[in-house]
Amino acid sequence: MAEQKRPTGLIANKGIELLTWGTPNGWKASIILEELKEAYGMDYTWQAINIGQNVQKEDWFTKLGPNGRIPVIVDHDKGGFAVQEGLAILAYLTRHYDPEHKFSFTDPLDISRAEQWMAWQHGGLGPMQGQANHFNRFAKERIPYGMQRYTGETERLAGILDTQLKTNDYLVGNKYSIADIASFGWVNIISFSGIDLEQFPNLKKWWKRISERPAVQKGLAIPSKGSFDNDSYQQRLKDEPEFAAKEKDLREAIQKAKEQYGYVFKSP
Ligand SMILES: N[C@@H](CCC(=O)N[C@@H](CS)C(=O)NCC(=O)O)C(=O)O
Repeated sequence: MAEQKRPTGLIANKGIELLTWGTPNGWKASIILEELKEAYGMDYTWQAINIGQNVQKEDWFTKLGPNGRIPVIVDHDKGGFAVQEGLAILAYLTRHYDPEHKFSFTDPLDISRAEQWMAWQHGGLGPMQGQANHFNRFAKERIPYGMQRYTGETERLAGILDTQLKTNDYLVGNKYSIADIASFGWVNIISFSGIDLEQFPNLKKWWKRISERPAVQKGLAIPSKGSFDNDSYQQRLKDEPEFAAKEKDLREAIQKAKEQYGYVFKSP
């Protein structure tokens, strides 16, 4: 990606403006916007918010997204209305800009089903996998209890998705929708989080099926294509011996932590 200037405020005056970074939560917004663009020709503007530089904590940003986290969208056609949180962004964009319900539902029970899976992602998969990444990779010290607790919870939740996808190609109504988009980004980096995707064949097929959508590939490249997705991770294991050695060490530490606390995979 060409070096961009540090954002200091909004830059568009019409349509949707997305403030984002290349993370599982950021991808929820960029993927649905790319899908809407492809389906309806709806254009949008985006700005890269480098979370490593804490741009998301600046005043101009928190006036729009009080939580100080990406993604945030601003709808310039609705008086500059701002929306934070993935679920709310997916719901807002489809409510206003998916008139044919290509990615959303009309049946109240399906609407509820989609809300349930999106709430599940917000309360479960996102936070647990985020903490797994934190304890496995970013914590200043290796804390075995935290490592096995959060990697184990992520694995349990992957099992829940795998079961739901046993007889369905998609999470709700056998149709690709915002319910899938909410969890897709997290599953897209689940190998990086210490989970073996081979253990979950239905989930792996769902992830592949969604990855192949052109709009998804475009959404994943905003602001730039990363190197943590499952395919890149596997490729790096093959190509980079130093990376492979570090990852082997991490996997062994997670396994040891699981054994130390008697963790056993269980998922209904
Ligand atoms: N639940 C929110 C969470 C947003 C979130 O956690 N964003 C992360 C990136 S994935 C972030 O901005 N982290 C930077 C920070 O915490 O300052 C969502 O689904 O949008």
